[in-house]
Amino acid sequence: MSTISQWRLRAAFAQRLSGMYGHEVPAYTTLVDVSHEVNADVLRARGADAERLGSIGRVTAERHGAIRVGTPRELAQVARIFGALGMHPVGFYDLREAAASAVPVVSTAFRPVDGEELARNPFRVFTSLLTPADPRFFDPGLRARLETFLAARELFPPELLTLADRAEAERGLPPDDAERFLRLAVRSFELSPEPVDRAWYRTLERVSAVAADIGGVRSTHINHLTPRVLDIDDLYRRMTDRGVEMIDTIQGPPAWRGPDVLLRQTSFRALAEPRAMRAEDGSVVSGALRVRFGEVEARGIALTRTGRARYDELLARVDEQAARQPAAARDDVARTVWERHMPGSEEQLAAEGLAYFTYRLADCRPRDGAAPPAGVAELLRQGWTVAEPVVYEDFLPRSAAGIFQSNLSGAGTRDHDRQGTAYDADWLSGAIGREVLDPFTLYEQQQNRSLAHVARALGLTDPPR
Ligand code: OOG
Ligand code: NI
Repeated sequence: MSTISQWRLRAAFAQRLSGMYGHEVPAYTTLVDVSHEVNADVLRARGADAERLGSIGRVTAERHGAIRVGTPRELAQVARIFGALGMHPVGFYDLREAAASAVPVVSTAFRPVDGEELARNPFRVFTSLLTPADPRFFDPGLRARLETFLAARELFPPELLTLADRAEAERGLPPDDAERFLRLAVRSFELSPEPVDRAWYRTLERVSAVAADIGGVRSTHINHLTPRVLDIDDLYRRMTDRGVEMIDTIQGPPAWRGPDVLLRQTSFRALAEPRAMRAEDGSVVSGALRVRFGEVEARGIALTRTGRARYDELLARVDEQAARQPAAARDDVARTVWERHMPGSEEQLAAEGLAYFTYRLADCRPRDGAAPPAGVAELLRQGWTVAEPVVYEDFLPRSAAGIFQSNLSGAGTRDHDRQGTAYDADWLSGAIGREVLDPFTLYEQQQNRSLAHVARALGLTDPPR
């Protein structure tokens, strides 16, 4: 029988996860419905331009999920499951530093890296790892209890991991095995009906609600699933009109007249979900936990390192100005700052080397017999090539921290006098047993490949720069 390829497994997994999550968190279904309405309206109003950052087919199916695990061993297992789906760890995010509340995790995102794979299905999962060794959050006694608790649990059945390894090695699975793999994988991310040890959960919650969500239970679960929308401001209004209480901001760049860059996200808190609890006397009582939420995002153009530095600088400027004029809406401040300091067109972003583009030959090129110029900017200006923006496929630490934070019930505690444990992408690579890839390098390679192609087609000796 024919093999189900990795991208089909990925698409099927994303779709089934979406079905499961909609069942568990009904507000998610509303969010998906409203996103589809907004996208259909944008497509009608803007035509082909609406698909400049991805076909409507891709955008409609596009989701990112978020999960949280407790140990490097668990993270390595997650990597095998996502490896089966053709997803690789990209980027290192340290949310301990980015959040004001206690968010003791470091994170990466699993996603496809190849342009064609992304176009087929760009499903990605923001994956966070608890940091029990960080003394700012956990004293030695609590750390030891937490590590013992985590070491004793099993998040993924061995059969799932064996099937995952086969899928990765053979780049797919026969239909029956694919079905089994998908079932086991989706089940691993469902909310478990097993009673939660109430005293243990509360102990961790006093330190950090995120720590309790990760280390207070014996299973993991999908924490949110995020659809992509083409007009997030419109979506925000429509959700509010439907009576869904959204967090008070859209994270990331402001709404403005220039090109969409990076990522804008917003969310709402899900309702408390009923959960069985084991009380101190051993009896099982019904309780409720409010840990999951709904999130939506709009994606823009990937920025280069220089572009990203500009973005971070503008954020700092906006913070500073907004703090000085408490009455002014932050959005208005941000818009003004952006209009002054961010290029207002794709051409300008490209010319200043702030964003990534792929280049291809123009359909009608100059026919006056002149030789093509050697530089990217001149090739574009003279009509030899056209540039297409590269979509930002990753996350933003500060937005992620904001999303975490706005959905926590309490700020938790943190001992500022202690030195935090240092983690970086290399450490995370070691923990996962796979290289955590650098997002900038991936975008640059994509751009460079397109330029090499243009050079060959035009007979240039060197790729244009
Ligand atoms: C992850 C929060 C980060 C995003 O979109 O930035 C995130 C979590 O809540 O586990 O998903
Ligand atoms: Ni998210």
